[in-house]
Amino acid sequence: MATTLTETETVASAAPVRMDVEDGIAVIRLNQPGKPVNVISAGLVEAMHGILGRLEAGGEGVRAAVIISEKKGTWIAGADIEQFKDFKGPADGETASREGQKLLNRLERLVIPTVAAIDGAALGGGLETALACTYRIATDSPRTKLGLPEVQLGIIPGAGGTARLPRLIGIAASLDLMLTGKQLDGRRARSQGIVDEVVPVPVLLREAKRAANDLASGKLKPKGARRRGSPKGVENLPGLRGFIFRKARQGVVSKTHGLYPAPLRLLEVVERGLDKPLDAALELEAKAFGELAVTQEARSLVHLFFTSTAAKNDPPVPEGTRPKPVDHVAVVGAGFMGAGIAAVSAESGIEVRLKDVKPEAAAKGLKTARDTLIKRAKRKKLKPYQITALTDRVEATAAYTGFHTADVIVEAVFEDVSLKHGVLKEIESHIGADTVLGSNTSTIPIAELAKASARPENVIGLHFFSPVDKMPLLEIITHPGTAPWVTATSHAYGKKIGKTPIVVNDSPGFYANRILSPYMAEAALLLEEGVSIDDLDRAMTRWGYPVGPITLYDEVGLDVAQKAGKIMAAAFADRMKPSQVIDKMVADGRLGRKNGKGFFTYGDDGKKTGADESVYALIGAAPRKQVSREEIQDRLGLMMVNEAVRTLEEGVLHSARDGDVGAVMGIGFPPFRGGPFWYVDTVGAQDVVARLKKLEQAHGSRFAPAKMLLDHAAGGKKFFPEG
Ligand code: T1G
Repeated sequence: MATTLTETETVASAAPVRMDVEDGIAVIRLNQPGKPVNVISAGLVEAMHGILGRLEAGGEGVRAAVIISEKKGTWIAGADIEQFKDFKGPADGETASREGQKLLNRLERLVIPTVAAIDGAALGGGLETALACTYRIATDSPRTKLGLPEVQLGIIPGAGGTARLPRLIGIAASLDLMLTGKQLDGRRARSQGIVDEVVPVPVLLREAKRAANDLASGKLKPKGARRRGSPKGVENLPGLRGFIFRKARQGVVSKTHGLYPAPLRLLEVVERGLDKPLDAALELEAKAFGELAVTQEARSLVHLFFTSTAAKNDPPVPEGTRPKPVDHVAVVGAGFMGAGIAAVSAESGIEVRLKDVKPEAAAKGLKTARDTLIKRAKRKKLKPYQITALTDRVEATAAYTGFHTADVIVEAVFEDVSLKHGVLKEIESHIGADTVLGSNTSTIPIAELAKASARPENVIGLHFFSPVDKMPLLEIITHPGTAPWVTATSHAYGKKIGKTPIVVNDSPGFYANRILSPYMAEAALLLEEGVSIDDLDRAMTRWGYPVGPITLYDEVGLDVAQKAGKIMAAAFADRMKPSQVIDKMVADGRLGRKNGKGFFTYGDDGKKTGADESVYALIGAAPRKQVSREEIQDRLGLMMVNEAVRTLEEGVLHSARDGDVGAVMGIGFPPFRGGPFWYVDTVGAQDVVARLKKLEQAHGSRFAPAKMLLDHAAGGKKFFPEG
């Protein structure tokens, strides 16, 4: 049946890979049709088997092969994660893993040498493909990154990585890579022995062909992986090997509290497979992969992957709204936040002016920003000239000189509305109509700030989280008058500096602080009721938060929490009562870690040394009372979940998608629970409503389920019907 293919059908049907024989070298070119990245889809597996069949058959005068991508920015981004959604049971994932293993075993067993010519991302199945090649060359491009991030998706490498990587670079180095999911640039991958050479982008294919020829002639000897065990002799000594795995297991348990099955399973698979023949090791891998891929944890983490990439790629602006380029940023207020914003902007190639009222304050902020840049650059093993180029991008000033060149302004002065009004007016007199006027306020309504502006349509909230260089979320807040190009430009700026941006509508506390406040207020109430600081923190870290609420109070600063608490209590008096606990703490001069006095005591090194028992008398806590961990988790966890649903109901959030991304990336909602909305879908709205009603009876109307939750429970509806 011959039919004319439409544009999309032509694109979709185009092969994801092709092979051209050039002077005896088979050049295998990857280019996934219709996708911005190359992924290992069923189509690619089938097409690659076709190519391997041709190479096995010989007869085309091929001496060696090179695998290279025609797509800018990615070599292979791994298996097609979309397919995981169709796994119904462990067998489905196991089969998919075996398919991947079979293909890469066939690639590895080719008699001719193969060279992986890597420019862009080689992640997961992408790196596993490279590990099955004889030789690996990577470019020195900043977009080249190699890693096995599978544990971040709740799974383990399933195409041979758990066996081939330890056999190539050793146990400790490979566990570090697979347990953290960290991504290495070309130079660090070479220093770890993952790639053999690093070359500039323009000569990649030429150098790959040269290496292929030299391998075929025997002039170049590949390092090659061991058939069994670690290439580092000492790591094969039972004592040391046992120690490495024990240490790694302890590290995983203390970090994850056993809430993430994948990293523990990874350790088991690597340890049991290391001395086995490769095929036996791959058996273990495929089985574990299949079982993990259908766990709730993996489903939640895959959900987070797609919601966060979607949030990055799809800002809520009218079709056709074009962002302006952001190459110059000016930050006003060189305090801890301002300096952090300057550093992450400079790190992504933006020229930054950092201003403060006094030159000394500006200079202090400049030092903080540069120290952050140097620390991060050293971690990436950048060269001194590269570090200088980075730090030179930040300039300090006590004047508004050069502000007219700024594409985006970020005001980060003290959280006081009249001060911010004054500063916004000053800034505006030095900038043009094409400049985004952003504020890093965390609680003041943006509409309130826009009142001070001659161009309110240029005013927007750019809410960063502390510490700025570590927290991935940028909460962008629009007021009703914000111009779409301002929103689009702010979103593009967020993505450029490596943040995951979500756009929310103006409301007290916006989204992140709005859902955090009732959670924190409930923790303070439980303290008053006699629950201990440690019980509270332990309950919530065991639920999956990175730190407990009381530790968070001390981290954020009790004066900051008090201020935010009052603004939220004024806006939502029915369920966010101001806490006397925080007032008493602040009145006693306790601001938290920043002044070494809070709910905890601190050593001279500023490190926490334990709960401060004197706090209970100070806050007038009731006699010590045991409350079950489950009840603490419900009272705090469901307070946040319920409030999140309200923000969607009220239109603060544009989508449940942004709600999940914002909660996980902004305030540490447990990633393996997928976010508040995915959590409701997972445990069921009926169950959540029943637990809230039980709390409402016991503790009052602040636990009254949000209307949208009641509707979902009644109608069996889901926030993500496609799952
Ligand atoms: N599968 C499916 N879609 C993918 C994908 C993947 N592996 N990687 C990216 N996409 C989509 C993404 O959803 C987005 O879609 C678009 O591509 C652009 O992505 C056997 C089992 C590669 C560094 O974990 O880290 O291999 O929104 O916006 O910022 O052991 O994407 O346009 O519709 O993020 O330039 C392991 C995941 C898989 C890497 C590019 N691999 N990807 O970043 O673009 S598991 C990963 C990334 C595995 C094996 C196992 C990043 C990127 P849309 P983007 P980017």
